[in-house]
Amino acid sequence: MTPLRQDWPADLAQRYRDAGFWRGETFSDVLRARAAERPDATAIIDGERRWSYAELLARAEAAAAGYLAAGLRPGDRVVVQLPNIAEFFSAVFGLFRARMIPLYALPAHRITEVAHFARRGEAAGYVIPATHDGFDYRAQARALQAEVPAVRHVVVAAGDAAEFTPLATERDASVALPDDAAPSDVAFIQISGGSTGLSKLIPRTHDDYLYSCWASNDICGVTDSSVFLVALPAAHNFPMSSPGHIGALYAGATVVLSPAPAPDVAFPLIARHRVTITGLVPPLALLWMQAAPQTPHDLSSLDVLLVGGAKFTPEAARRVRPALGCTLQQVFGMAEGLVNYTRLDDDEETIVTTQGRPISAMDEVLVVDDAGAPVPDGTPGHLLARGPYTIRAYHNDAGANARAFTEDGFYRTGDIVKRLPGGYLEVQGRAGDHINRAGEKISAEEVEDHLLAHPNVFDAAIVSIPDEFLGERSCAFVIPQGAAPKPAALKAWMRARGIAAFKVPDQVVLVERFETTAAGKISRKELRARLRAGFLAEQTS
Ligand code: OOB
Repeated sequence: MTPLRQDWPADLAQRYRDAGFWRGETFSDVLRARAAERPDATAIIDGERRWSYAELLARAEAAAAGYLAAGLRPGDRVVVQLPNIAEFFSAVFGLFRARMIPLYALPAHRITEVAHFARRGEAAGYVIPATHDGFDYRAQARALQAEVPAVRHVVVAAGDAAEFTPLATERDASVALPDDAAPSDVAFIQISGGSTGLSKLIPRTHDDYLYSCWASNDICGVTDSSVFLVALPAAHNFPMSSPGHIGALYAGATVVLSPAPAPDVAFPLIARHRVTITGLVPPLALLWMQAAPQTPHDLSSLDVLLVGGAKFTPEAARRVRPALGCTLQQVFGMAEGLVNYTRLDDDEETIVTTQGRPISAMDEVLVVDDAGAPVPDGTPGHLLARGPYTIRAYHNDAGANARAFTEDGFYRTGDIVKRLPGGYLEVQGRAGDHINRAGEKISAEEVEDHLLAHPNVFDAAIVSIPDEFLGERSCAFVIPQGAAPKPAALKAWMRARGIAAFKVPDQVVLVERFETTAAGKISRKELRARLRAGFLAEQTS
């Protein structure tokens, strides 16, 4: 197996420890400590189910013993694809306790993506619900095992396990649990938004991730009396760590799981459980603001709404307090690390017009021009970042690492930002070719590769089109060969390839050819830019 590591230079690691940022704790330490301090406090609420910290710990230990009894071993990597259900937490904390490594897939991912994660991560296990939202994950597990036989163990965390192993809920006392991981070990693997090609694997350590969570608690005002609503998919880095369900559990607070982020599902939960804080992507924040004036549900407990994942316009940001009666906190983060927040006591203009400033005094942020030279504050440039919770390398991907990191260890975020006085950042856009569709990142290259596999597609280019609601939507320009495929049929064919629905182009435009310059070939990037400009000019003419 390819070793799973995330290493900072020794001198920097020592400085992060000396500063008290890396506390030398593991995820299992945190759960054990909270269960000892406040065993009866409510950790998780899922529908009518409430798990105390003591119960969550007991269930995590039962799950850990179950994985070992099923044949998984410490160090094994396990793809976890669970929706917002209580078992997400027992399954994942069970893996931590058994010193296994969760690799988080989103419920929307389909066989093509899950097989890529399992192969690249060399996974030995797969944890799923039986079904969710009308989709049978057991069928997907069968397909995965056929494609990637190394995935020997499938654990079903909720519902009928069929031929697979149910997630253990009672502790098998005959199974000894292993020693805990070291705090500097990789705790889990997140998936990158993927600006080029397939998603990359992001190994995060106990030390670095827990730091980003507890420091976020300080910035977002999370304490043991907070109630955090998980409205977005729990496996995504934003609702996990900003300050997220991990921040909330770190604080000894209560985590409420919403099965969907829509106002008609989330508002009753806010009222019933007196939710104090939650996070949303911009399109959902718009929906919530639209629905709030008519709702019969009492939203007055909500203190803080975090909005991030994609650019929130100042006009929309200005409406948050009047519509929802809470403080807006903009968050600009990435699964690779760096997270910026506006502060709760910032003035209104800063809150609505900027995407905040970094969490840590030890975050190093550079804004540079195309040649890598720093630009003056107020001038747009490429954002590079390095620090106590920003990764130094992707897993098992030398090509991506060579492109994504500078020689001195800065991560090239791919974002174009302006730095303002006080270190606040204003996001201007992306340097790379990806589409940020309501916070879901779509790699143009990955989708083009799928389209090119169609027998009647000669060439294809994917571009982002501004969309009032989604922020950006995807448009595929396709040159057909032979019988031109109908756009709807092409979309259906894409879905049948087993990819997440959000990657299927929103719009397909058939064209005869792509313009080239007199000099002949142009880059894909330039081609996409021209197609996009031509399309937008046509729309407005
Ligand atoms: C979050 O994480 P990812 O990994 O899905 O995506 C990261 C990218 C950033 O590089 C940036 O391009 C974009 O998403 N982004 C924003 C933004 N927040 C993220 N662009 C403009 N304004 C914002 N506020 O999306 C994520 C991770 C942790 C916390 C919040 C979001």
